[in-house]
Amino acid sequence: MNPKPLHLESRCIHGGQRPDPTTGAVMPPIYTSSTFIQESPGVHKGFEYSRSHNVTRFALERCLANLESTGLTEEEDRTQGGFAFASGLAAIATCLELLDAGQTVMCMDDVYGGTNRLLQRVRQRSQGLKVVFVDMSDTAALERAAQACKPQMIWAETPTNPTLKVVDIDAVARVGRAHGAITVVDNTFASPILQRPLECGIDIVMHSTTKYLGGHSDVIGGCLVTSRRDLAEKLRFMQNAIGSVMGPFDAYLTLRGAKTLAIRMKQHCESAQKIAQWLTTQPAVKTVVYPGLASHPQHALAARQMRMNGVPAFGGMITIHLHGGIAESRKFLERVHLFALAESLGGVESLIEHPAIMTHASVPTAEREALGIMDSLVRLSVGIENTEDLIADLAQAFA
Ligand code: P1T
Repeated sequence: MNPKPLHLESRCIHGGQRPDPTTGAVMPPIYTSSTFIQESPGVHKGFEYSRSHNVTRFALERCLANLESTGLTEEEDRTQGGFAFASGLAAIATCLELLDAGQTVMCMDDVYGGTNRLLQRVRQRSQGLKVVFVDMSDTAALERAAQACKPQMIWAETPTNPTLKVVDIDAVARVGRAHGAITVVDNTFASPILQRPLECGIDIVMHSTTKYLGGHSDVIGGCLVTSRRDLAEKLRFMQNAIGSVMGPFDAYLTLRGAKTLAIRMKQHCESAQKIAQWLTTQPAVKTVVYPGLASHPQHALAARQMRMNGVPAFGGMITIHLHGGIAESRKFLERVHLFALAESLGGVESLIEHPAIMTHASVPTAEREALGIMDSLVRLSVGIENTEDLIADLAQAFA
């Protein structure tokens, strides 16, 4: 009889983990050795060189595979379809190497500025990739664009950075299958606690583990996760051949962070919902964008797709449009104290930033404006401090 599968809170802590076989250590040790001894050429304990094989990284990779529900066994793939990289962008760059020169990527129009930059300013030139940006929150537009451009890869991000558009993950999987395209979802904003795209038939999930998975703003990393054996084999080859792997210290910190992911996400969601509602009452705020508000254009989809233990939960990111322009935005951002004015997101501490000047400066101005990333737009990453303290901080900055 199969034991009952564990809930996500338990999988954060135990998923893919086991005591160290040599010592019984409950937490995987940080294996710093760059190389491993061989009894005879090619005869070893399964570990040759740390770019290819690292015990600490493998422990994190199995945890990520478990959280994203790959369902692969270790016999099918050594880390069950999980692959960790030096940064989120290193993970994206490696994933794009699945494509041949000249092939087409259909990409969500609103994505992290660095994703846009890698596609438009690097891979279009160096790999000859054709990049087609589409607003996939409109499923009909997604279908039409796929029909027209016949992509080999579909790259979705949901909710998007920074305008928090929500893309129907089931629809992306369906369109990808119909066109034989590899589907990828950047799941950074939701985390595997709120949505697990592989369960919807997506081929690859990508994360900047710098964000919610690490959770403490003290480590940069990224990952790719797949439940397809053929893609796991290709990604394992690419990870080693390209070499932008996550180091053992970073893998240790990320694994440690991931253990509290579920409990942190619960608080991020609760606090962000309260703060988003409060923001709608503030005269300085023109609009509040949060998937948990009924006013969000894809609220119903978000309520179906983003869930924690079966209950709708909408994440910790809020975007607001202030009245006025850059002067008003600057004044507000200079006045907050508890919210730190800084790039990044997903940590225990609250962060706030100005995408047009900070995280999305690399997106060409015309595209940025078409997406609504204006001088009046401010992005909040709600941490897990006391919610009243956070509201008080915003209130004094508006005053
Ligand atoms: O920063 P890095 O670990 O390389 O991850 C890149 C990345 C990929 N995908 C999404 C959705 C992201 O948000 C990021 C990084 N984002 C920020 C640094 C930011 O402040 O938005």
